[in-house]
Amino acid sequence: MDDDASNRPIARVEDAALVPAGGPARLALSRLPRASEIADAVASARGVSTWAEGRLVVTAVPSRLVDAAGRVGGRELADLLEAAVVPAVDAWLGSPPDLETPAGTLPTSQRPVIMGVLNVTPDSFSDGGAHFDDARHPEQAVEAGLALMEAGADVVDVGGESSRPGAEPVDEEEERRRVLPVIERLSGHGVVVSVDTTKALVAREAVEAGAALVNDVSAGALDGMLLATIADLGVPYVLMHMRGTPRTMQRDPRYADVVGEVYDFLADQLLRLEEAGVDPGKVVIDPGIGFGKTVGHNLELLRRLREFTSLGRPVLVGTSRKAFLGSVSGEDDPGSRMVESLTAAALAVAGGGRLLRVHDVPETRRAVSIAHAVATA
Ligand code: HH2
Repeated sequence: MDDDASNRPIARVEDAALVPAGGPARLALSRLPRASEIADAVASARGVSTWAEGRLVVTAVPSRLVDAAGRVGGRELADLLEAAVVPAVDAWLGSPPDLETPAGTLPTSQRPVIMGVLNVTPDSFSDGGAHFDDARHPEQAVEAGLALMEAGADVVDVGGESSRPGAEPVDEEEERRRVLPVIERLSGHGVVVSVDTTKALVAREAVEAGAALVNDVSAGALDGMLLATIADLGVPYVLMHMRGTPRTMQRDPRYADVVGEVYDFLADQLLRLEEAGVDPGKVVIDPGIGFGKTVGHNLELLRRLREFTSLGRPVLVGTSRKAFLGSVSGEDDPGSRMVESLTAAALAVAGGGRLLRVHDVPETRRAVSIAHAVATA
């Protein structure tokens, strides 16, 4: 067997609700070696399979499928399939692990965790300038961060560079000036801080100043040193999918299968992180709502969010005040999209999302407490 992890199949669970009762799961399998033997194994397991967008979509009882793969293709094929399918089904059926940070444990196995947004920028799409005014820097942002904690945030996400569609990059010096004093003071007050950055140096200095997580919207693509830096720092890392860069990402994004493509990207990138020395137990995944996606793509990602839980990592969702919500409801002002944002947060939790990146912290807490209670009843 080829032991290179990047040659292993990727399994995405579309539905496994019947598995505990001995029933079939619906699985989408990609990067399949020996695909025709696997299709034969599905038939031998009395399942059905069909090809869709380069993926083998299989409906079969997972344990029977693995046994049948052994009969059709020998031990090696059975092992390959078992290693991909069994953890994915278990993860879909179960809860994600907790997230251990240097500032304490985030209870992602238990309940939705609220990440309050603190943009220390002049140009963020909904709160640009609200927490960043040179004359009152950094006190103004620190006060806002403490208020988010008071309001019930588990984590405060401090960012110094807008990633709204069309945003221009900010240079490293300016980003450091915006975020480092805020992070230092907030973490000094016992706040669990995450830093929203794509730059290795900013990530390193932020963690040295007390940040407990790194939230990177670029999946390491904008700074070749970032993944090695994350491995070295040993802090949790939010791995997000984005198509292109903030400046270019909304120029006619196209996918044949948005959920499949985003999922496979995250699966590949998880392996890449592991190869770079990052502990997979420290990674949060995020489908990147609004980052190189149309309204329809965003809605489909949210509707099928549960499929992402089969990667076995806590899922973060950032829908708060975003433009796709306004496109649906007709509300043009991001600051007036609270109802839309709360609805989306509740749907994300119902779909297995365990970290919510939001502007309206106390309201989101209340909304998702209901969604979580219903989901776990
Ligand atoms: N969205 C934004 C910024 N960072 N990080 C993650 N992990 N997921 C997201 O969906 C996400 C994110 C964009 O929102 P905001 O920070 O409010 O605006 P801006 O980028 O304009 O500062």
